Amino acid sequence: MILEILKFPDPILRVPAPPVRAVTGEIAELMDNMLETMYAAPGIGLAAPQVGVSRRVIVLDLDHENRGANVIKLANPEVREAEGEVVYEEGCLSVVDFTAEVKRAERVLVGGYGADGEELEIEADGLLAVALQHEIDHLDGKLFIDRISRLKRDIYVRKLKKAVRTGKEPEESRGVVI
Ligand code: K2U
Ligand code: ZN
Repeated sequence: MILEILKFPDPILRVPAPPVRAVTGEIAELMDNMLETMYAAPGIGLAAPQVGVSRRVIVLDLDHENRGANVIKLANPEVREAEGEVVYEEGCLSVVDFTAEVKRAERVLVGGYGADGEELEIEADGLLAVALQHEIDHLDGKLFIDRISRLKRDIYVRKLKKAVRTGKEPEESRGVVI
């Protein structure tokens, strides 16, 4: 089922999500709905708070050519090791019409639980490392715009406010105090 992706400045995006106690069938179904929603966006990652579910669950699939071949479903993901530094031009399905260069760790070791409750450990670098850190940030209520200069963020917020005033923004962001 395709779910609605919440957009900045929706306050739900800022709520740190509680851990999953057990990977139940309901969580497994959420993961599948998140993947379907992600493919439709399209995106290469999605975190549960982005679809209004405050739970520590993320899904990723970087390989859209053969969709489903390299799917990552993770409950309670945590970065266990991080090293190096990389800058990547990031966007976000919840932050419309804005991209910015974000500095993150070049390589990460991420632990968590899969859709069957099995323990997983993923070593990643490149785009997957960036995407994992981007999604795990969502679970802590953090957006990539929190990792750029205040000046750049203010420019985006002003642009968004202007768009809301002139009624160019979609309905959901009108009338929301930023
Ligand atoms: O979490 C999200 O909003 C989906 C993000 C994930 C992401 C952002 C930046 C860098 C890597 C992953 C994206 O909107 S997915 C769209 C996308 C596609 C290809 C490359 C980068 C981002
Ligand atoms: Zn995002």
